[in-house]
Amino acid sequence: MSNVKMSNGKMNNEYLIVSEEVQVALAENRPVVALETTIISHGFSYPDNLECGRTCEKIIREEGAIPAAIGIVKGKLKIGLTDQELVYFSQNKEIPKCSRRDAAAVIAGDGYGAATVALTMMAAKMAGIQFFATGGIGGVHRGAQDTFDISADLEELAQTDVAVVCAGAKAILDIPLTLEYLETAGVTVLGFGTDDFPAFYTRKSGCGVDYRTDSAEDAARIIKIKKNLGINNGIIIAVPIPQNDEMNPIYINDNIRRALEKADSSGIHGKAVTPFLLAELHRTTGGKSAAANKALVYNNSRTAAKIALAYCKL
Ligand code: PSU
Ligand code: MN
Repeated sequence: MSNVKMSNGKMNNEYLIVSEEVQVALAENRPVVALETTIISHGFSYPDNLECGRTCEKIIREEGAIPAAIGIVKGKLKIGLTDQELVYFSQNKEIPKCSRRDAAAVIAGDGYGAATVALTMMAAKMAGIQFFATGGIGGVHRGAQDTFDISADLEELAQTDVAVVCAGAKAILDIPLTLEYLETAGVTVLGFGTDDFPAFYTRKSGCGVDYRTDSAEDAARIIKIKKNLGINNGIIIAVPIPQNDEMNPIYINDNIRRALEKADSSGIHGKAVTPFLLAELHRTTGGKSAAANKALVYNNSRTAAKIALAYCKL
């Protein structure tokens, strides 16, 4: 693939399609926020997932930014999905979950692929999108010393210059080890209105963040300085789930423990682990974890749009 660069608004090539709206916004230095499709195809069930995708887009627009959902569509890496495509991703669980390593093979097969955090970052970077809102990043799994299960999201953060706005990492992961990994990879972790790294369903993990920022403007400034310095890996803006939507830590951690045990006894491994655990939690909590998950993704979408807007004004 030839280098994908903005030149006279033309950035598409054989393998990459950027929607007209996103191309124009980028050319005019207007804020664009990327969204992933794994959360749609594998993070929630239908129709929750469609509601989630559509609401994220609506929130981003309300804040004055342009949403760009990313996925592989008929053998092309597509940036800025149509509503019809969003519906397709939400109704087809058999669309494979695709990370960086899957992209070329899925494109070669002319198929569809749901982009993880890693692939969404990679594609966003190709198109020149600097901000990405999601739920939680993948990380070092509990027991990784035996399974080697460390999300490719962390490697992507180590090498791809996109700001990822998330609610920390799910407590299904080993959060202290995830933070250690990010430290080694040189990834700045910014707490947004918090000194404590958020644990997805709950506001605190008990692990500190490197730096705290309390406004979109301050976060944007840090991202700008990082860029100007030529520090070209990822950065995490960790936003706690809103207080009213936070789950009871004892309750959710108990459910997580049982879901992990079930994954283990059912022999679930590899990329099936995260979707399995999420679905299991949504089931055992009677939808409470899905509601919390939606609330935090909406909050992250709003925050990402605000930071992107502030960034464009710098
Ligand atoms: N966080 C969520 N829902 C999700 C995921 C994360 O709230 O569906 C997805 C993201 O796409 C992330 C992926 O990139 O799980 C991580 O998968 P793994 O642990 O296999 O790397
Ligand atoms: Mn994994």
